[in-house]
Amino acid sequence: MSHSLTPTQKAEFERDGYLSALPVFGLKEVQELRQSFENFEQRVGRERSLVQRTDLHLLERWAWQAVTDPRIVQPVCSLLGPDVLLWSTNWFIKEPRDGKFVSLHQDANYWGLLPHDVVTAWVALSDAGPQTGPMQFLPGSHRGQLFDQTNTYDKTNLLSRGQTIVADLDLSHAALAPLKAGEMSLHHVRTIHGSRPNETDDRRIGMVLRYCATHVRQTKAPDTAVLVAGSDTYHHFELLPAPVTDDGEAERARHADAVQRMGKIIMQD
Ligand SMILES: O=C(O)CCC(=O)C(=O)O
Repeated sequence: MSHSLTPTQKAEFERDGYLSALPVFGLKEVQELRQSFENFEQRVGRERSLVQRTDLHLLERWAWQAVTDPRIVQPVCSLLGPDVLLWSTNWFIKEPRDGKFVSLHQDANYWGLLPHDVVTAWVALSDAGPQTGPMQFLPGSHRGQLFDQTNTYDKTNLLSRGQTIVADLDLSHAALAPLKAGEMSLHHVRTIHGSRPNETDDRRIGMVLRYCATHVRQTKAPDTAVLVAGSDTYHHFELLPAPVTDDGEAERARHADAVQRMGKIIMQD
């Protein structure tokens, strides 16, 4: 069965810089995924999980399966072409009423990836309805300029440095992208986006997957990725294999190295 986007969906993404909401996982599947993730959090402890959950696909087989699932990868290939890498896995989690938010920013400003053939799949592992602080996009902003960003280091901002666009943006057309558990949105690396706090009694759990075409380069430092579709004739990234054993020794070493490199790349201006 094909999960490719239709021409209308592709045109919408090209016009708006995002697409929402696309069904991916059934209810039982998404409950199992959430359980697997929360088992991981319990096993390593909440504090350590904040670091270790980055690139979890290198450590746990269920996470690898999720990031290579054709229901996510095929729609991404519709936008990026047949040869696609997974650059990283992140988790954007807002605990019930914890006040955490994400300031308006553009990922292209600090990821070091060029050209900007990079798409994020934001997969909801819990309901991400309007009261949970779902993603908010500025439609069409991916076709405009890259704005200057300041680092606020605000503790309630979920971004690593509190990256925030300094300009006075016209938000009159900003669009919320609420999702049900098991759905995803896709957004372009230049699209302006952010999100407000979670005002509900459940966690808002986003499994956030960054994909790029194989011709994309990392301009900041040598970097790693995973080939999820087609072939890689460019060799711009060190390609990493699937975990064979959950939390195995080799897996832990590869994961630790990838997370350390990612941390440096993200924190570097
Ligand atoms: O989950 C959020 O609210 C923000 C996520 C985000 O900034 C991103 O996926 O690039």
